[in-house]
Amino acid sequence: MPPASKKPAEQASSLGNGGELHQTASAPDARITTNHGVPISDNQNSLKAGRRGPSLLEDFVLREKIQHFDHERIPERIVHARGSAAHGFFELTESLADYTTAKILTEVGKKTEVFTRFSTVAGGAGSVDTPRDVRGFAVKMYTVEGNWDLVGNNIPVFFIQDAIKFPDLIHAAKMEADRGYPQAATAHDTFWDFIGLMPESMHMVMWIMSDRTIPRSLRMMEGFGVNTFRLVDAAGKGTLVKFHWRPKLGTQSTCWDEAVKIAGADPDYHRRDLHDAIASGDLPEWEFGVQLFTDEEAAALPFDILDATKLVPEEVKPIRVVGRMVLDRNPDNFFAETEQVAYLPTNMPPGIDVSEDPLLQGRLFSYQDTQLSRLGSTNFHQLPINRAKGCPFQNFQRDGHMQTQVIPGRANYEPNSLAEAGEVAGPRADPRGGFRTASVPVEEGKVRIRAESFADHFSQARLFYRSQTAIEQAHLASALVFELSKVTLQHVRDRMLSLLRNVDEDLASRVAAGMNLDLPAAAKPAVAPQDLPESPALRIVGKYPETLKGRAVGILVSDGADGSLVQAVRKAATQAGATVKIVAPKVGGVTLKDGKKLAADGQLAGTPSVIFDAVALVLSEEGCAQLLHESAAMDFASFAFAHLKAIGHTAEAMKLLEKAGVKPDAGVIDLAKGVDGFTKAAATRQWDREPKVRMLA
Ligand code: HDD
Repeated sequence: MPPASKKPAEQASSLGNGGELHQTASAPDARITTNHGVPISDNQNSLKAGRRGPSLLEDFVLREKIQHFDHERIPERIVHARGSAAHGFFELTESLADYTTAKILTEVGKKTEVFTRFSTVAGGAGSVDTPRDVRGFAVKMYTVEGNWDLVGNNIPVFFIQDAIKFPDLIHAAKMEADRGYPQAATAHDTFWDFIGLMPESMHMVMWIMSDRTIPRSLRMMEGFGVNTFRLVDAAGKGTLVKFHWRPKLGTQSTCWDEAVKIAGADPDYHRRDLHDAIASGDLPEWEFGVQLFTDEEAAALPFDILDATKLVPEEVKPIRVVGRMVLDRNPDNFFAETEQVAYLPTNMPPGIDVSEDPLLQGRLFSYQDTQLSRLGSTNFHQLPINRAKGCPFQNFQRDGHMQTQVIPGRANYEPNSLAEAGEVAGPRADPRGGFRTASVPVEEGKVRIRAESFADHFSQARLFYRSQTAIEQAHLASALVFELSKVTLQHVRDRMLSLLRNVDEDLASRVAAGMNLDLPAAAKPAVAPQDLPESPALRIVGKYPETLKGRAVGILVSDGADGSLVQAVRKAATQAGATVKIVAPKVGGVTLKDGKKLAADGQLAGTPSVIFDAVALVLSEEGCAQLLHESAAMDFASFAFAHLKAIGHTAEAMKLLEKAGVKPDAGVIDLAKGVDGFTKAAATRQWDREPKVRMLA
């Protein structure tokens, strides 16, 4: 059973406001009312002219209910429409007082409330969780000096260097304008047409074609501030900074074929995973780290730190871990919190500032602006989820749609001298503690150009590709083959191949061979690519901990199965940190060998192996014989094998495995030899098996 959400009363209310507006539906005498508090006597029947007559306009109960329903939807986010979020806290473990005055980065041990939303980028709000896509990683920290929104992604670089290209990028990536498809996919003409004409995107292309864009869980993703920011000290001196979130469970991904099948099996796979983990007390956690640079250090890098298509390898500038984030509470209401939360890169407490990165500069306008059409009012900051909670917010801005504050007094302008007459005079600017912009010299007059220091589009793409393990390189090349095979315009495919030759000749050849196409001549780069030192830190494979923590194990059982073996597998996997589910041909469960009933958590057809990290087949001979005629059972075994999962089995289950094409290897484990071998193998993917189950580019 999935863990239920805690009832509001059981959750520590971290909103601390708006509580008076909550409906008290759980009170025993709770009475349904109209929106204006008038008690309703009958919520089932409309008011009619006679027993069988038409409804009356007079029926304000009916009209109010339907009218409110008609207006329930608001425009979804133009990008990042599909998201899942949770409450939690940020805790500083090491002070950055040498660099910043921001209290959230200087008060060690203090916990600050956060609301974190993860998202896909291209799909609509009702799309699936597992397309190949960048994931948004947006954290709102309710600090005592105002909200700090770190609106990042799970990839440290971006497609474009200048915000003026963002509408083009998103138009090209989203469903095509005339036909309205594909949904939540970049594997189509217009995306690759744009990308091929935008060589600056080549580094990002390496990342999106890597396994980073098919994450196993939102709990297993890194987060990056992407743009360069500044920390500002008391003297107004700025230090360049890049922000990082690192998941405690390591960065882990699915296989592409698995991600595609999960989309059908459980479109809400990531949302459910996040919700269930938090509800069951298995709290997701990330380390918070910074890379700090003086202006001189930044100037010595072989690229421009203001260029969002570049990263600074950890090997060049190590990440200093200074804090952590734990997500510990699911939202009470999806719309009020996850949908209405508005992240603004302009939300920064004093001591944190922006850089001149031209992508970030455009973002500083866009987010505030987009909320006006999405949330419909300049007062969206008053919604409980958006309100500054760590401190008051007060100024002389007044009125507007949906104003909820009742501010007494005449002081709606400043300066004023009303205090001299004993009246409330309102707040005043704080020159010492208020937000201050780092002093940065401006070099020249107005120009509409791209700096020469942004011209190298290939060196870091090459760095990324060459830093991957052989398995990851094969996945990346195969992803390119998949995407470009969905492109229908030959010149678009050719242009991509010609660009890939500048990244890496081997990669370009593999992709061309994967499509059975000839390699065109290499594109002429604006700046010749350099061979930068590899960065093993950019890998996933071999980096994440081999553990069952945070993973899911499915045990397929049949009538007549050995109950003690089921219990042994369940106990061992649970003790090792996994969530275990019993899957049976029928939802009512099975009758075990000893005559006892075993309840199922899921029915086989609706609980396929794609939603687990490892599976065990504890079948009796008879049970196995029956399942030989069940395609869902065949898929359960063959997909687990194809998706490189550990498979534990009884001797009686062998016939099913054989029929499903499972070839025994180190990850296929006879449970009669003890369950430890299974739990050990289940702690990782069976990468060695991959060349035997699919042709990679
Ligand atoms: Fe953006 C939403 C992350 C570039 C304009 N963006 C949005 C969200 C995330 C990001 C995580 C969803 C926030 C949420 O959960 O509500 N965006 C990024 C990153 C970028 C980036 C990491 C590159 C460094 N974005 C970017 C540019 C522009 C925008 C260059 C426009 C010039 N982004 C928006 C937006 C959105 C948004 C249109 C849509 C919904 C919203 O803001 O609140 O304003």
